[in-house]
Amino acid sequence: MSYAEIMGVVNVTPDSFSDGGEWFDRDAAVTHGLQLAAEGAAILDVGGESTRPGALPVPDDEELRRTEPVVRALARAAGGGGRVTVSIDTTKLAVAEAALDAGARYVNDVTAFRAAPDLAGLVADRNARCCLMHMLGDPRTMQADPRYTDVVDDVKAFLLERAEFAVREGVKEELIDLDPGIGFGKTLQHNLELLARTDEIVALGFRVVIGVSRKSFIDKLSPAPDPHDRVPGTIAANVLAYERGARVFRVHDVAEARQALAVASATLHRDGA
Ligand code: HH2
Repeated sequence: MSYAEIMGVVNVTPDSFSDGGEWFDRDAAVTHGLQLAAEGAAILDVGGESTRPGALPVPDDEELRRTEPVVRALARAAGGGGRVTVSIDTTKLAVAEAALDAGARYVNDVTAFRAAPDLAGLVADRNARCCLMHMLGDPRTMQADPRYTDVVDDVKAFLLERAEFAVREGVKEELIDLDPGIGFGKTLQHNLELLARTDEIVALGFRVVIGVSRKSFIDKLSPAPDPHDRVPGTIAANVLAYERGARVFRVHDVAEARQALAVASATLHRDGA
């Protein structure tokens, strides 16, 4: 398959929007992460704080307690030989530092180093890869009437500014991924515009991450109140984003996404078996 990486979601939270509580138990989270790796995830994204609209912040020590042992176990079991990269989905310096100490090699920050600017220097020191995501406001307020001049141009300008900041702090350009932040301070039309024009974000010259998995915009287009029923919509959006040049796909349902992207890639690049 031509280059497409699947980032499997490992939420160690009681309140994530689509799988809150399912993997809150430490052993269950590790088993789930290993299952996602077996299904073809190249990156396992471990998170201890929900970012769903209206989510309440989690204190540093509690987020660290949730994530660090899971990162350590996954890095040991799946990370050997560079097969799988373990990622920490956090906005906090202390949580990221503990995760990097425990074997994580990727920091996924939905605030793009705005919540903790020192995170950039830490990522640089550890030579880790990172994802810088666009979000308007914060999870408590982001869905309250979001407005843009042109959503794609505004998101591009933001991501470029954050990438330049990261480079100034010492992060190597090739270790920076950018993400338009589907659902983070966006209406349905904003999300669709960003997906339809993903190629314009790709043109910035960085790897582009897309996170559409089970999100509520799918329910708005074709009713599926239970997030588990949004896998077909997730796949449709991922395939279209892949065709427009996105290369990293953050999903809960790894096997399904992998199959869809293998077919999309083989068709577009004639590189099937
Ligand atoms: N979406 C979520 C969380 N982290 N990170 C990136 N880079 N891109 C995304 O689109 C993204 C993300 C939200 O999904 P989930 O982790 O399933 O839910 P919750 O935040 O409620 O835990």
